[in-house]
Amino acid sequence: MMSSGINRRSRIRASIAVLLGLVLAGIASPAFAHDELIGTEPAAQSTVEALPDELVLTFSGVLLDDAGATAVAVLDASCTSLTAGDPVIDGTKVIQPVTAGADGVVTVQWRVVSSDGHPISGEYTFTAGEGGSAQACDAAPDEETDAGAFPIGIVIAVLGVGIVAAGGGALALMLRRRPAQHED
Ligand SMILES: [Cu+2]
Repeated sequence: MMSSGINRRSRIRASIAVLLGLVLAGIASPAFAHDELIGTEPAAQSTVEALPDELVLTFSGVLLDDAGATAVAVLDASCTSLTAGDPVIDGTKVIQPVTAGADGVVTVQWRVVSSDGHPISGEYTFTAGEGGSAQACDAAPDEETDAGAFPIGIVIAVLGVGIVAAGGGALALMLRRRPAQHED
């Protein structure tokens, strides 16, 4: 029957679309699924009365707690380390003990391994107390930044879009080449 031919063709078309969608999602999502730093205590750019005895960094996903996966540097204005022990991973949080009471701008450089296995890193500052230097330590930030992984994500996404476009083009060509045997 004519209608069954049309149904079959639209079913094939739908299947191909779903397949291409899955391929694209499968290729693109790992590259864009890095966790992000979603909050810190004390908050970035904030001024607190006094430096607490620990800093808390909260991420959007559960972090890998393998040995060496996490590194946090906490530096005062003169680039002196304020860390007081190793960072502790607690699910989505990194808790970094620090020497309480330091004054001035505090720079926090962090690196963690995201739940998708990719290292991510960043830096922020806040100010503790009122008597300290307003100039942050200008030590070179952690080398391993997220910027290294991001272009790869874009390349993969572009490839994915290319695959979908090529698939769509081939499909259109295939459908157009079919003789018009289902005309009403
Ligand atoms: Cu990732």
